[in-house]
Amino acid sequence: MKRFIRLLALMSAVVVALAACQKAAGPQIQVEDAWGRPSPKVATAGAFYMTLRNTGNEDDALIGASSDACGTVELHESFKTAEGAMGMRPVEGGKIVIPAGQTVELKMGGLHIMCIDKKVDFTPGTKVKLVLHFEKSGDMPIEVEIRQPK
Ligand SMILES: [Cu+2]
Repeated sequence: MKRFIRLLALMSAVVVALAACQKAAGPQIQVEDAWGRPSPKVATAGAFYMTLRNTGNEDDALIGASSDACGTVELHESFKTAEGAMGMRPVEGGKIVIPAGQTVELKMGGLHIMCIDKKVDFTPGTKVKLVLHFEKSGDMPIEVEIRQPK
């Protein structure tokens, strides 16, 4: 009987462990190295870059962002025209997908977060508060440091 009870306790421990696993399922987003390029106040727009890591087991997507430092925030991608000039446009579908277990880099010449109608001077050392909106993970407030490109 004693042995049976021990077995029962062991089994319930397994059930609890499984439940904990299920709770941890879904996307797990980590934001690393968020920074912005310096630009004077007279420049109407600025750009933010960062690394988005999804350590979870479900895809997620960045669907937008907001900041008091910007009139509007848009998700952009840079591209090269047929003539070889650089341009940028809002991302296709309005979102940046971060597949499960993968990392998406927002960097110069690629994906970036555009701060349109800038309200502050982007001088090195300035910290800008930004709220990232994710499709599944919801809102994530972060701080972006304005600094020179590495
Ligand atoms: Cu842009």
